[in-house]
Amino acid sequence: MINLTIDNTPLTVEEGTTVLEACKQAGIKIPTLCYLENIQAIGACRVCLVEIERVKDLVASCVMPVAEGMKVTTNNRRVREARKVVVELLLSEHEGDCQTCDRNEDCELQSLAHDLGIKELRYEGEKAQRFQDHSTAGLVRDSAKCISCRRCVTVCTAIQTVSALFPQSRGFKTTIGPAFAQNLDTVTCVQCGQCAAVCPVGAISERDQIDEVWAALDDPSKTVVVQTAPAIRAALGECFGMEPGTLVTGKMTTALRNMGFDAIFDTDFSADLTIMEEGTELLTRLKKALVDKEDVALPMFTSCCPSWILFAEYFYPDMLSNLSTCKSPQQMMGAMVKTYYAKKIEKKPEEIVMVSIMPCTAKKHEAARDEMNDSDAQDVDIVLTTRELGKMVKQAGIDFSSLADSEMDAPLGLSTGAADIFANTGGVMEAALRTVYEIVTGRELPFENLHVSPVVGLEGIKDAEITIEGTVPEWSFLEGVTVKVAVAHALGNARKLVDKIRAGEAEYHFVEVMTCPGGCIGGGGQPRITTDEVRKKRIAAIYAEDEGKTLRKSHENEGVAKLYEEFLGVPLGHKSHELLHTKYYK
Ligand code: HC0
Ligand code: SF4
Repeated sequence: MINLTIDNTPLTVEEGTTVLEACKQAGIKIPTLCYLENIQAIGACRVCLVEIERVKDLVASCVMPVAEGMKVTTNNRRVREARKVVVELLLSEHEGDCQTCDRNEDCELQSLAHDLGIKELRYEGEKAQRFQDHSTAGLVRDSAKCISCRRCVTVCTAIQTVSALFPQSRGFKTTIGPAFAQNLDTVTCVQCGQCAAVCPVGAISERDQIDEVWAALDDPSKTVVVQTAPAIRAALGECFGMEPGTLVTGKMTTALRNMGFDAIFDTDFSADLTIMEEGTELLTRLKKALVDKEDVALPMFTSCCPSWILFAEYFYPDMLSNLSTCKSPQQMMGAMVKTYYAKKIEKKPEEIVMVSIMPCTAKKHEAARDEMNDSDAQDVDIVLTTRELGKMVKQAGIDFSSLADSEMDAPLGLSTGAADIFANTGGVMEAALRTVYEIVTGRELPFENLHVSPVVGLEGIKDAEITIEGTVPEWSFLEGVTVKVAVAHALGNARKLVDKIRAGEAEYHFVEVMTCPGGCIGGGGQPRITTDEVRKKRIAAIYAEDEGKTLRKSHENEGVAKLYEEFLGVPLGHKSHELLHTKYYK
């Protein structure tokens, strides 16, 4: 352990701790624009300057390790002035059209300038050349806003192992982006938006589609249907100053109704539907492998995360047959709304506008994929992130906090707790196991004990083994079989896991992959900034939502049962194949 003093207060911290982290432990907030937790700091922005006794120059605290007897001063005139100059210089190069910027009031540079008491711009710097990138469905980039903090580069390389972004040139000429200043669509960007989630300014953000939704709501010839993803309900409140992890399902529903949506459905419903299809697909693959001795692709990978699909298409094209053919819940809902529901309300698919609210920027890409039109129209028309919904509620002048709760609409608004937990890493796996176990054994799992604890939590790669005992006759080939499952979140972890599987060093039957750290609760479209503390609060809220429901298994969803009875037939049947399954491209 290392003893030091910070602002004359003695402190003992572990060896290897940085001065910035030690300050955090002492309850002192050091400003920074480039630091990211759990990742090696790079000291790019120089805002976190502190004074250290006997060191001539001020030092960047994020890269300075503590030392025995060190005396740190975080707050004196010299430190305050130096930080101010650093931020003033950043402002001098930054395109500061704050009033109209996407990040107005959500910008770390803007609030830092305010906190440091900057009242005038003393320096006139050379502005970066403006280059805007609108090449992808999910994201837009604006080089004039970029302050070269490199957070996006770090996340894309260290966490996602995609390495789509690089710093190029030097000094004033530094630009951040794909190699040779190309657009994002020329590289293997998976549109996860983790770069946009950590960007302190407006240099990379989701494509704003709010006006498209207002236009649809204003069009009397359109029926506008909305679906909300599992992870929104534990995060949307943050847009209105609520604590992370505040559940706002009822208020969100009321807000959507007040804004004029004709029907409010739950992506949870189609998550339950996904489990029926994906669970059946897993059992079918296992039967083919174990009974028919067919050469079937195992393990089966989940397919509900669109960035994971792009990642597999770019980096593992030889393993696409391992991906479940199930469309994601977002796309299943779109296809059901524009066929089953359209028939019920006697509308043509093109008379319906299907809007999704997702915690994710890649869902914009997924909805726009050419093949996602099995209803004879694009199945999902517009996707908004959680952040965009927050803005839309504000544009409507709705006082979100004071809204009463209300319920989503029948028939596609019904859901179980199994669907809620899709939002958390490990949740899709747990939801699938709850259903598959009951189908195979014919026995009910105890209601109080449904969590598969080895796949719960923030560890990057998790696995579990479940030995099946006491099967019903139809699934007797699984008697005594130990089913091996694994879960990975963040693409760097997924890469490690898939590489092991591909090399024959690990064997599993079923693998869940979610792109964003923590799963969808940490999605690229969620309110900023998502730290581990925030992730844990959102995860706890989602499990609480599940535990508070009377129905907690997807096969108990009566709406889903009715959908099969009235329209689809059976899981993996002809109609399901046509509307709920998809294919992938090398
Ligand atoms: Fe997710 Fe989903 S759980 S990917 O994170 O499966 O975005 O919340 O909506 O589609 O349900 C996101 C979240 C979804 C889908 C669901 C899945
Ligand atoms: Fe990298 Fe994801 Fe950003 Fe693309 S969206 S540049 S993959 S972090």
